[in-house]
Amino acid sequence: PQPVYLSDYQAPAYRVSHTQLTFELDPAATKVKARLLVERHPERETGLPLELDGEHLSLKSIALDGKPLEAADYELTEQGLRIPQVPERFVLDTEVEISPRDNTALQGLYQSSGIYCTQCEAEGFRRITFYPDRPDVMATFSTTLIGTAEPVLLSNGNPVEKGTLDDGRHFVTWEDPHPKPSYLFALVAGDLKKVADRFTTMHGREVSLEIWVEEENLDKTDHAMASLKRAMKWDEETYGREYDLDLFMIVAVNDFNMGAMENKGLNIFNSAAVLTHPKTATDVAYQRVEGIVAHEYFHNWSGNRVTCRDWFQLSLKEGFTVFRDQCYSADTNSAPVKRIQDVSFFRTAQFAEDAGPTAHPIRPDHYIEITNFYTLTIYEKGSEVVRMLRNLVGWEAFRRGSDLYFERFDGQAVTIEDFVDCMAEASGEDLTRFMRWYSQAGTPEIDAHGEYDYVTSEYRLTLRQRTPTTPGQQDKQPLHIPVRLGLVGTKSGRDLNMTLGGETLGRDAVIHLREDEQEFLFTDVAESPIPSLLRHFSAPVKLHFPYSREDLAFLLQHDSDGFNRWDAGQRLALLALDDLIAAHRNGVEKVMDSRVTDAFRTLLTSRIDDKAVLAEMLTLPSEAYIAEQQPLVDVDAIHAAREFVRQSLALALRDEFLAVFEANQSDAPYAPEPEQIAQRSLKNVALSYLMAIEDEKGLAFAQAQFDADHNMTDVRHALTLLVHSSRDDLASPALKAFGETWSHDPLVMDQWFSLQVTRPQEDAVERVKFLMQHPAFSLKNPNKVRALIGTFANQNRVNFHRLDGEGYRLLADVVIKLNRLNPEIAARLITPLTRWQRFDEQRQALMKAELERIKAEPLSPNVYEVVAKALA
Ligand code: B3K
Ligand code: ZN
Repeated sequence: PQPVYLSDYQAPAYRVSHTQLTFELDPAATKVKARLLVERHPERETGLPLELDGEHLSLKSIALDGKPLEAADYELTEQGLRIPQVPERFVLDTEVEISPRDNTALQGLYQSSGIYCTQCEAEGFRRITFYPDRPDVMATFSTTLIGTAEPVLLSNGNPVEKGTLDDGRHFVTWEDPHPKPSYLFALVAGDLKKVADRFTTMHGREVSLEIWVEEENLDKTDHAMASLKRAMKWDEETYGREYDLDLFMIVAVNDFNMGAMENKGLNIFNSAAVLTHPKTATDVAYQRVEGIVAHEYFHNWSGNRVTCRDWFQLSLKEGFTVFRDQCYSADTNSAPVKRIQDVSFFRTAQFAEDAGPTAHPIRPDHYIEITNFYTLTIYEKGSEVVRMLRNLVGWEAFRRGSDLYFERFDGQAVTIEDFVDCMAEASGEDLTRFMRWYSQAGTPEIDAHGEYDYVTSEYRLTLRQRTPTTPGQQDKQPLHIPVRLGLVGTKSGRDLNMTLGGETLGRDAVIHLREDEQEFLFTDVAESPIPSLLRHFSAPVKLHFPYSREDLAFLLQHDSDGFNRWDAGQRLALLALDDLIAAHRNGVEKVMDSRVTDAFRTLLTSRIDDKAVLAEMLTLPSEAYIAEQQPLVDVDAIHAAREFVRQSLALALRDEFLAVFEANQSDAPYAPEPEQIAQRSLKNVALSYLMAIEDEKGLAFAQAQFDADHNMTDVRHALTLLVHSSRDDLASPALKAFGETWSHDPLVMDQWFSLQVTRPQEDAVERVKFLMQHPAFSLKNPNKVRALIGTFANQNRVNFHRLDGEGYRLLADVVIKLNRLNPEIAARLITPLTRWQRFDEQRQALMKAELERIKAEPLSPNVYEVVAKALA
């Protein structure tokens, strides 16, 4: 397969102004008729051939301006259709046949539990009909769906006509007045039921809201609907964005490659990202649903009204929309916790991506398969870069820039420059150097050190930046990095006033690192400070500062920035873990660092108002994050060290954990409200510690919490702790009961699979294989693959990296099977194998051997691209 290059971009030769589609639905032979109103692009020369994308289509007829074309008038290839000679303006009619039933890739038109649905982003529309399937071709759509046994027929826009045909089949015609690229097309047909509600927009327009689900899920839509209404209101209040159709629909389907899709007026969701019920969904799931509902809704402006010129600009809509949904969730829940969770995930997973063989800039300059680029870099790093922009220009200028962007480019397909230019124009800021964030891959590292001069009361802070090389990018340029900081007085424990170059900055400020190295001389610093750097994670970088453990314990107590207080705790724990990892490797007895124990005791006994933040502070860095900090990953040592710290803390602070657990029990009816969620998470963290030492009371509490069956957050947590303990006598019956109770509910069964395959016990690989035979498991369902295989490979590190290579072999076997069924999911699943450089030689050899084994297969472009990079 050949790569596509950003530098090769050309405007399309022809545009489509209107697209009229008719679907005669049939599982094995759906007929798709397309009538396209085509005209030459004004910026392109005359006489160019018309090139349409099309894959897996069987062409039945084709006519130009009503005249059927002869075989000699056009060329058909695997990739599409080419008509060498066309007029300046014309009408093209085609008819093709496709088979939704056999579509296991879940791109284009497919069936999920008998329901017809579509996924067209990025290039799925070409599996539906011949079309210029690129985002810079925007047309109005009119779509007629003809069905036999499907009571519900949905598409984008508004329904304008329905009726019955002579042969008894029925139809609905939908019209979408907003010009859109083909990737935003959607249709849904089948036996679905709806929950309806209304929203009145800021200008008093009434919008019908509908969530369509299978009948048995009608009781699981409240939270998604409430979230949708909150998101609509938030986007009006925060960005001045109003919804633009009379109808907004969400449909839940069981088989979906991603979380959801923002099709115009008809969002299609993975059921896991919509359905909630206190008995079936955890707090985390509730929050995820809220975030994704908001994200897809926000795309109506950041993505749909203003879209991407080409797929290299993907972060234009994704980075901005993730930023918008993160802010929305921060505003509706606990803001500090949201930031801690986002950053914690980002530093674990995106940093790893940046450090691996698939590292790429937020705007890549080439790709083989765009589907492989729906990544943490495009999404999450893209969001961090938008956040930096917001912080650089300030909220008000950012909002003016956003207004300008939406107004100037409404109805257009644009580039990242267009967005940043609006921000520059609205703020007067020079963002030229800032643009490097979009083209340079890799995580910048800042080496910082500081010196206080008691005689002159000066504090000299030196910052040096470097970005490690990444595949295909050897030379790295310095970036514009905003560093938010405070100087915390060692005597007072307070943020000191900062004066820099004669200018008073206040107690919390942002300094700008633009060069490879810069020195910042703060004057009139009243006392010796400890710097609190990169507050709120002001830039997506790694910060190195030679903090002593005493410094960190001090910041953990005194930093006025809640985020950095949490981070100081993480750094302190990491230093202790480093020693223990070394001790484990050297076969030396492990000794717990009392400074960590003391810090935890203080946390547990002092009154911290925000229980959710406290729960985060009491949570040790994950094995994956610890691994990120190590030059060479020793999975066993990391696991042993982390377990040792957990157990030491539990032994030393048993009574404190017990007290926290007991104080935070509650039998109030479940609500996904921030206070309740905070209380549950704190209680459950405490229970985890008690279970780390299998404390008698802890065991009893876990069992009782499981039996009480109050809500899924508590039940799942208790069950996980039991299943991960050595007490099979308690775990087995609980697991069995849970599996039987919920065998009918696929989303709960996903959880049942996940919590078993994260078991640290040695038989995990065997258990994965065993569960793959379970009737509830299917390789064709992405949620199941993620729950069982993905969770095992990413979260059960000791067992995935087993020295006999069984974990790797299992993953490779699944990838090989999925390569044929669903290349998008297969390519994603390989990720942990691509990180082989980080491990010891023996594991490297085993991992590479599996990658070679995959590479020897006839591969989809998706899997080929990832494997080729991993072995390059
Ligand atoms: N835009 C979709 C992504 C779908 C891509 C599938 N290959 C989801 C989202 O970001 O909202
Ligand atoms: Zn998105």
